[in-house]
Amino acid sequence: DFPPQDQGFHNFDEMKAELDKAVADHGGIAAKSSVGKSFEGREIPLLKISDNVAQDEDEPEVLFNCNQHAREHLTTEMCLRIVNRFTDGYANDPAIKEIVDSREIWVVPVTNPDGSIYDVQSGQYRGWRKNRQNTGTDTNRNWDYKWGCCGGSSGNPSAETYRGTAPFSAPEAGALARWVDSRVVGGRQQIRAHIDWHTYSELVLWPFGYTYDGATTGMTQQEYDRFVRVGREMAQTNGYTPQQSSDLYITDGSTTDWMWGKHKIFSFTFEMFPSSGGIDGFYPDDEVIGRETTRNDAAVDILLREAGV
Ligand code: 0X9
Ligand code: CA
Ligand code: CA
Ligand code: CA
Ligand code: ZN
Repeated sequence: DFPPQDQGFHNFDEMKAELDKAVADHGGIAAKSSVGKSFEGREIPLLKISDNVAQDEDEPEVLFNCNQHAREHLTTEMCLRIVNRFTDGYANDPAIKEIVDSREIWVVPVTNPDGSIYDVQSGQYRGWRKNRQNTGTDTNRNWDYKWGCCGGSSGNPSAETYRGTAPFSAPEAGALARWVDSRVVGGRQQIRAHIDWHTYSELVLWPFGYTYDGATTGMTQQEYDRFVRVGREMAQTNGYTPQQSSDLYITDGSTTDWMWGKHKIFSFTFEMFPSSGGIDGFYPDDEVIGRETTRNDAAVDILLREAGV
């Protein structure tokens, strides 16, 4: 489990209990399911938040996924913040109600359960990043849009950015992708916007990651300009640095490139607190959870707004 001084973080079981509590307290607007199974056979929990939650309504859908990288535990808290804000806030906050009533919000707090559990299992942080398949695959290099194309991943199984033996060889990436594919209804992808939450560096990143080009195949100048405009707008609210993801470094087979490249989902990667550091940067004190998740409330609201544009 998390060390004694970091008990404010939710481990996998505690995260599931939080989702169950949201459903128990707010069953009309919250429903729990799963996107599929991890390599070790765990269900990857999925929470939907909307009015008439049992129905698939014609409302813009938005996806948030967290903790794809095992050691990035602050992101799980970010997804739980989203869950709790939009469920607990529904009854008394008109702005929250307006959003929940007009959107279908999907949240995956732990995209990589096996890795996340492994990272804290011994009571000492392991600094683990990948999933737990053999020596581990970096699920954020395993997606089948431009997989392995451009030097933004490794073919070495022991590398931190190992791309896997084939696109979606990692069950966690495959499960989330197949679930997103399943949101194509009547020939239209229902999910309009997405954030893949990571730590750290305090960045708002937009596609593509596989190329330094802005406008390119699959990204018109107008589409690129929208990413820049909204990315900057979100960054102004949280003080992060906005940039194209390749300006950080080239990645291929990443989640956000696939979301945009395959489905035209308005998709961002957020790198949360802190702005710099070594391995310790992945393990901030639990005392910062409240401040560093609330910090992104306004950006989340902007993305939810953009889903309707
Ligand atoms: O390298 C990554 O996967 C992300 N950084 S992290 O330190 N959390 O590992 C950045 C990915 C940014 N690139 C794309 N989203 N394409
Ligand atoms: Ca503490
Ligand atoms: Ca609804
Ligand atoms: Ca719908
Ligand atoms: Zn990450």
